[in-house]
Amino acid sequence: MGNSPSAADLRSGDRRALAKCITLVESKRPVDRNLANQLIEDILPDTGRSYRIGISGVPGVGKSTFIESFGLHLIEQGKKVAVLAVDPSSPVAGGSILGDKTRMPELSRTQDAFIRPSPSSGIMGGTAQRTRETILLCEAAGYDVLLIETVGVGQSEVAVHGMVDFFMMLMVPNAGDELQGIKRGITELVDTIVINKADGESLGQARQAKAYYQSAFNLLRGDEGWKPRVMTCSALERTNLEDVWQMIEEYFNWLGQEDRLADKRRQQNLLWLHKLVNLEIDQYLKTSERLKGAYPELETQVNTGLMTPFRAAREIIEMIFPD
Ligand SMILES: Nc1nc2c(ncn2[C@@H]2O[C@H](COP(=O)(O)OP(=O)(O)OP(=O)(O)O)[C@@H](O)[C@H]2O)c(=O)[nH]1
Ligand SMILES: [Mg+2]
Repeated sequence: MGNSPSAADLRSGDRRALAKCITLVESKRPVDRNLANQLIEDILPDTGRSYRIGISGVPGVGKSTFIESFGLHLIEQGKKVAVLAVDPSSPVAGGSILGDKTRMPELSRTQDAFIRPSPSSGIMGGTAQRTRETILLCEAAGYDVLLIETVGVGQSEVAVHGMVDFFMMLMVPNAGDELQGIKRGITELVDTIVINKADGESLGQARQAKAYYQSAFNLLRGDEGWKPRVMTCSALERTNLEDVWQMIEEYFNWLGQEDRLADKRRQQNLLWLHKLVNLEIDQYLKTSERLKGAYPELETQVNTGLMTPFRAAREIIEMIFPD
């Protein structure tokens, strides 16, 4: 394998080749971007056949532990599992290393698992975009279940929701903070709530929380579409994991009917297109020789109140499209 990994290297299922390909799509160098774009086009026919599953939840809810246990459970059933992560874009959230291998010691040693921590946040606003490409790479490399982890802080959840087929929210048994989830409109996003840590003395509370969330769903979501389920499990004691998987299978059976899966992914592709165009324009504004000086100058003017945002936006647009 040379410096630039090829589609054939990827198809061979070699994990190092996959890691190299991901590094390529995460690169900001223009020459790498071109190679990455070519690679993605080459592998496109080999993509689309995995279960793309988003997993979210507040810090400490047990995401890493769940992914370790659930991933191993799936591998026992003959699946190949890839774990990806999307960092919260908010710098305030910081601190937690998503997809960290030390929290998934068994899984990271397993031949049929691939774990990729989230890309460095140096990729401004683009981590979620690169993850979309990474999803395609993992599919071409033969992974059939993709677990995409994010921390529940809003923006990154929406981004992950926009790139997966199924979105799972992990919660802890003692109701309180999690009620926030309901208020924040999380019920619109999720396909299931799994109450983790349903073990030991928390079992009773977990059952109560389950009843609570299930009735909230019944109230808030109409009869159309998929009715989100509420389940309990213990990632630590590895209980009810098969039930969670059965529910996911049921969902994908439903999604496979009436072109729902194809429709969903088509809509996500449109969203992706719009994001990419915005990202490119943003990049252009920051790097174009012609605009480099003018853009920060206008920002300062808006910042100091010398110009309205509306007027500054007009000037920028006129600079991009002088005619
Ligand atoms: N009792 C019990 N504890 C659990 C369970 N799952 C995770 N924990 C514990 O909860 C703590 C946090 O678990 P993590 O898996 O690191 O949680 P996380 O959501 O990945 O946390 P961040 O990476 O900080 O966002 C650890 O001490 C785990 O051992 C469970 O099912 N039952
Ligand atoms: Mg974690």
